[in-house]
Amino acid sequence: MFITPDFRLTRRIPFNLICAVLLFLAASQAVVADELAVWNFNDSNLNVDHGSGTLNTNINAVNVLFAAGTTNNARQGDAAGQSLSLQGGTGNANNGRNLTFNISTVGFSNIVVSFATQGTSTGFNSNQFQYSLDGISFIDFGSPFTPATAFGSVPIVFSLAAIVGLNNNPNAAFRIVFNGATSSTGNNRIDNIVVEGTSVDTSEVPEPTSMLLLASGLGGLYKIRRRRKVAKEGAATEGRPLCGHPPRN
Ligand SMILES: [Ca+2]
Ligand SMILES: [Ca+2]
Repeated sequence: MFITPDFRLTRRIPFNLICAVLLFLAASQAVVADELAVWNFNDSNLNVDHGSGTLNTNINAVNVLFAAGTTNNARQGDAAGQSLSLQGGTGNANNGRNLTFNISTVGFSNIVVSFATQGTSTGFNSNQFQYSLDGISFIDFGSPFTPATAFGSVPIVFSLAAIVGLNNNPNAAFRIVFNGATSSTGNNRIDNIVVEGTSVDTSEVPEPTSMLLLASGLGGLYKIRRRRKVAKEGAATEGRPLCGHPPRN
C-alpha cells in the first residue's frame, strides 16, 4: 500500500528543527565540563601536570616516594609512568597525616574529585576524603575508604555537586587523611588525581558576533517562510494547484 507523504509535516520540520538546534548551540556555549587540575606524577614531583593547583603533604619527606603508576583515571593520553607512593614511616608516624590539594573553582560548579589508588597489606587501609571551603577547615566527605591491592581500572570518585559552597570558590581545597598503616614501609600509591567541574563562566555566553549570526540565521529563515507564504497566497489567487501542501502559517 502506497502512503502519500504529508508535505505539511515534512516541510514544517526543517524550520522548527533548525531553530531548536540553533537555540541549543547558543545555550550549550555556557555549559562546558572541564578538568581544573590533574596530577599524573609521571615527572616524580608534586607539581600539577594539567591545569592549575597546588599539592602538599605533611608526611615525612623520606616517606614520600614515587613508584610505577597506572592509566586508571589517566587524562589527556597520559602514560602510566610514575605514581605517588606514601609510606607509614618509622613507628607508623604518618598515620593521621594527609595529602592536601588546593584548587580555585572560580567559574565552575558540580565539582568531582577522582584518583586511582592501591595499597599494601600493611599500608594505610583507612583513608578519609575531606573538602574545605576556606582552605583551612576540612570536613569529612563520605566514609573512610580502603585502597585495593592493585590499581585495577576503576578509580575512587567523590562527586561534590551537592556541596554548593565548593562552586565558584577561590579557596576550595581537598584532602586525603591516611590512617591504618602497620609497618614503616607499608604504603599507599596514588595516581591521576583529577579535579573536574562544569563551567558556568558567563563570559562563555555567546558573544555579540555569535548572537548576530544567530539572529541573521533566524531572520533568513523567516524570509524564506515569508516568501513561501506569499507564493502560496499568489497561487491560491490565480487558482493554480499547489505542489503538495505548503506549510501552515
Ligand atoms: Ca602516573
Ligand atoms: Ca608533576
